[in-house]
Amino acid sequence: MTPPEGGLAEAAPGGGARERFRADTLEGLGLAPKRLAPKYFYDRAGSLLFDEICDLPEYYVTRAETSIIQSRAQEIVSSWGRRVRVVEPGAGSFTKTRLLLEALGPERCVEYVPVDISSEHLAHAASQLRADYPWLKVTPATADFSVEMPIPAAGDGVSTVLYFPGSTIGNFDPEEASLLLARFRRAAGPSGTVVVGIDLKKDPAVLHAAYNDAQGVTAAFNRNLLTRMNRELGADFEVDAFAHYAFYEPVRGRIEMHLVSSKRQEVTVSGRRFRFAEGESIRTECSYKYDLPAAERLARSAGLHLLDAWLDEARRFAVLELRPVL
Ligand code: AVJ
Repeated sequence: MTPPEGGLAEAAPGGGARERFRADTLEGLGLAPKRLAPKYFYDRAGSLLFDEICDLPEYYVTRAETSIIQSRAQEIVSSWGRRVRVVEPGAGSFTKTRLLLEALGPERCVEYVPVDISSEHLAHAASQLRADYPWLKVTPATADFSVEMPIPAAGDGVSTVLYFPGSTIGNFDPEEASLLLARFRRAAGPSGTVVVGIDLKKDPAVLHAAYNDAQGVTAAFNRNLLTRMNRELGADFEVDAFAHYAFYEPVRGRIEMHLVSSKRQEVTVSGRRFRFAEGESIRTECSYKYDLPAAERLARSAGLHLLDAWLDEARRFAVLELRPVL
């Protein structure tokens, strides 16, 4: 673990993480058009806002996925093997994970490995899980899974299940998503399974509403990235001078989220100045939606084949079980 840079450990990520945030931000703001990586939404405030998003009436995503896991957990884990290690990149709130760990039970589940960029978030999550499941061996790993998956091979007779819920895969462009799935395939090993949640294509009005909620929580989540840059990178964004703008683009099949400058302005980030024209945007997130054939093609491109797919009743979301093509 990297020691915090000073002051409040809870507000300060490790020095390495901070410098990556700085480098990525300076690079992204230097591009035309400007963009930032959605993984940086999730500081403490951002994670809390995301939890609020998951409870919004318009944001069906989490409820749809949870309903699938709730009703099909036994079926989903049935093919995972006799002794299982569950690896989860991007430790979230664990609601779905808990259902799966419980379905596996102490007999079959030998280890749980949450992987996250934030070691504090991980430590907190791990201690909660250990308290609730005393039988569970929890081995957190600090890593940016979009860059590397430094997971040791499983022991003899143990199969690895790489669990990637939440349609986080949607944040990656198709080429990146393919590389990511291939990285997951390697981490799971030849006898492993990759289980991934994907948001499905649907009525654009439904998609639009999910990212433009009436209470403005998604807008606050988007703008929080500006607040985070102000605090952690010594930036001077005027948060109210950027509008939340999100829309569904049906050709690429993706939601795009932007922060649009409401005026001509200059902003300093880490001592570097960036100019914004009136109406200029920073793209902060893409969220790709798939149909099953496209998801299957994506899996194939990563050396995986589709073993099974579970959908919620309204066919809004799919949980895919993937195996290496041998
Ligand atoms: C966590 C990436 C699945 O794309 O729906 C929610 C993030 N952004 N509202 C998504 C998000 C705006 C979310 N993922």
